[in-house]
Amino acid sequence: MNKIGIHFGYFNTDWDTDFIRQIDQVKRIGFDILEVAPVPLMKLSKEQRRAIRDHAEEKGIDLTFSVGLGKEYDLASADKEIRKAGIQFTLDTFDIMQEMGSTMYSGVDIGAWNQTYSYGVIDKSREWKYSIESVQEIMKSAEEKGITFAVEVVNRYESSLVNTAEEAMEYISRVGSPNCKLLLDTYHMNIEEDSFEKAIQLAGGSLAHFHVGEPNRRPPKPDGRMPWDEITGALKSIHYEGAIVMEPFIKMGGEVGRDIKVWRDISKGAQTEEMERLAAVSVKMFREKMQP
Ligand SMILES: [Mn+2]
Repeated sequence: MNKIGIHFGYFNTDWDTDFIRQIDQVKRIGFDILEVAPVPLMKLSKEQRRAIRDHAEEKGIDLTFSVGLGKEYDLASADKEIRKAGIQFTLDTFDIMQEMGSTMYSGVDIGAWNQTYSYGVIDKSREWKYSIESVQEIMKSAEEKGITFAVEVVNRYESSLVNTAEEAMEYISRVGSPNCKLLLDTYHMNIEEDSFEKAIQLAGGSLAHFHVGEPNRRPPKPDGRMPWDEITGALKSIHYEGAIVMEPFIKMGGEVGRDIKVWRDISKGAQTEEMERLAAVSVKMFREKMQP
C-alpha cells in the first residue's frame, strides 16, 4: 500500500518547529510519513537531528525531504557563484538526509522557488542549460547515496522552469540519471495540466512522489473539488507505489503564511483538534481509494 504523509508546515506558522512533537502528532492522526524541509534541520545540531531520526524510527514514521530553493541557491541562475551555492546547499541536505535515514528529496529543487525569470521570456533554454548542468552535478551524489531526486512540477507563479508533466519528462530525460524522477502535485496540476489522468500516465514509472491538496490547499476530502477518483484511478493504472503526501496550508501569518501566500483564514478558525480531524479524513480517503 502507498504510504500516506503530510507536510510539516500544516501545523505551523513558522518553518522552525519541534519535529519530535510533530512525529507524535502525525502518528496519532494515522500518517506514515512526515515531510520535512532542510533549512530548519540545518539549524539543529547533529545530536538533535539524531534524536529526531531515532524518534521517527521508534514511531514508524518515515521522513521525506521537500525544499523550496531560495534565490541565493538558484541552480538555474546565470551567476556561477549562485549555482555553486545551490549545489552545495543540496549536497549538504543530502548529508543530513543520510544522517536521518531519508532517501526521498523533492520540491522546487531545480531552480529558485517563487522566482520566475525575465518577463516576456519565450526561450527558457539558458535557464534549462544551467539548471540541468547543476542537477547533473548533484545526481552523482544522489546516486552514490541512494537518494531519489524528484523534480516537482509547479505552477507558473512559483517557477518558470517546468510547469507540466510533459516539460518535466523532457527535463529529466536531459538530466539522464536513474535517480532523477518526477513529483506531481494536484494543486499545481489543477492550474497547468489539461488532464490529471493523462499527466499521471505520461509520468508513468518516472513518478516517484505525489503531492495532494484541494485547489485552495485545504486538506483533500471526498466531497472536495478535485476529481479524486480520476486521480487515484490514474495512480493505480500506472501501479504507483510511491508516497502520497498532502500539503494543506490553511493558516495565515508567519513565514509559512507569507511564503505560501495564505491571505485569509482558509481554516475558518479551526483549532488543533479540528485541523487534525480534517487531516484524518484525508488519510482515510486515500487509504480507501488506493485499495486495489
Ligand atoms: Mn507540492
